[in-house]
Amino acid sequence: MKMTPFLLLLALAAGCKKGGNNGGGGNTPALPRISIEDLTQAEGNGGSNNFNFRVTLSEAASGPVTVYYTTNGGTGVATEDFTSVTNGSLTFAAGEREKLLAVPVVADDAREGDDVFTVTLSSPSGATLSRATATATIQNDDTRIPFTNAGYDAPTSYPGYSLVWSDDFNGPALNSTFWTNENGDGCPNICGWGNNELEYYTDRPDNLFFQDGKLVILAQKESYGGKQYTSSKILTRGKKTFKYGRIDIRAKLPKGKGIWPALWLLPQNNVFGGWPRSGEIDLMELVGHEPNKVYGTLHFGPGPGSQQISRGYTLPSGTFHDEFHVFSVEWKQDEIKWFVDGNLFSTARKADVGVNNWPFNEEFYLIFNLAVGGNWPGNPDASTYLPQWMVVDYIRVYQ
Ligand SMILES: [Ca+2]
Ligand SMILES: [Ca+2]
Ligand SMILES: [Ca+2]
Ligand SMILES: [Ca+2]
Repeated sequence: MKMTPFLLLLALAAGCKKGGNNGGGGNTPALPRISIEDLTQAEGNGGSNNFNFRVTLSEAASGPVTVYYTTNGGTGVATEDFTSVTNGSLTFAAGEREKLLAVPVVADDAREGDDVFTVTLSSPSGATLSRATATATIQNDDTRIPFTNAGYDAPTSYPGYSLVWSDDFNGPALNSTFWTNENGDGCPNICGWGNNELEYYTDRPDNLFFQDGKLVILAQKESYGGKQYTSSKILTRGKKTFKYGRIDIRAKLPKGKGIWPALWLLPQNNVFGGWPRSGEIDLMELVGHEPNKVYGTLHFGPGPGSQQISRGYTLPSGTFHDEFHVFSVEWKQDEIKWFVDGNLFSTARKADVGVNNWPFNEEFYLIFNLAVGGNWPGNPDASTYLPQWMVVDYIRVYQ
């Protein structure tokens, strides 16, 4: 409709009536409303990077407007990931409608997940709060895993033994002469790998890569192959098998509820039948809610469930996530011993399995994997930080 001057006047009058509160009726002018917007941005590199939150007024104010703000950590942690602020203040000059609220973010070169923190506005003067809390997502923009070589290192020889095989993982790729990736979620034959595990194993560089002379198996939260987590699993089945000897593996382990790294062995030939009749040797397992304890275990028995001999080793101080440790078995006919950093913590002998068969005097192959969730560790919860990684420096086998 084309507005005649008369209609225009009516429209203006109506608008005036609707919006005007200063007609002497005792109403106070409506205050502008303050809103803060969410922000998603790459973390950045080079030390520090300002995250600039856009804060706006619904309309210009005739005088200054001040509002206070406080940061709160989420998966992003104060000091580690951003500079925390408590009761910082932001002032709009009269007539100003938009300000940027800067929070410095730590811009390092270490790989992390996408982390979040929040900024909450409070105690405004000259305005009211409309949208008071903004969520910032710090997007990971790094590929390097943060670790040093610190930790225990094993001797390079043992009396009566010679080195028969090793992999130092110093190259840029997995040596396919010895190793195979086992990808997937175990389906259709053994979905969840028999333990209700939640991960999908892949051989993508996201889940398995090499850095600083170490093999890295990385578990992360992502939707892939119908699962919500990905990770990696490698094994030497059909390529490199062992019977007896000392096996040393130097590794730094992940942590957190539902995180389950394992260095273990299964029989190359199921001489005594399917699992557990032909045995399983767990050289090292850790459940991430006990980051200072590893387990050495034998599984055996007639099935379907296994009999087991399992013992744990607890570090005198710190966790297996803090630095490298060396996990070992010394395996002889009718006897297996487990060590951490050269400290013997468990011995299992043929006599210990009682009336059961001792299936361990046979050829076994190696498996390295990092599981997420499952019957033993339980599932990750809100306290679990991802990604997590198991870093392996070397494996050495002496006979
Ligand atoms: Ca960070
Ligand atoms: Ca960065
Ligand atoms: Ca980073
Ligand atoms: Ca190495």
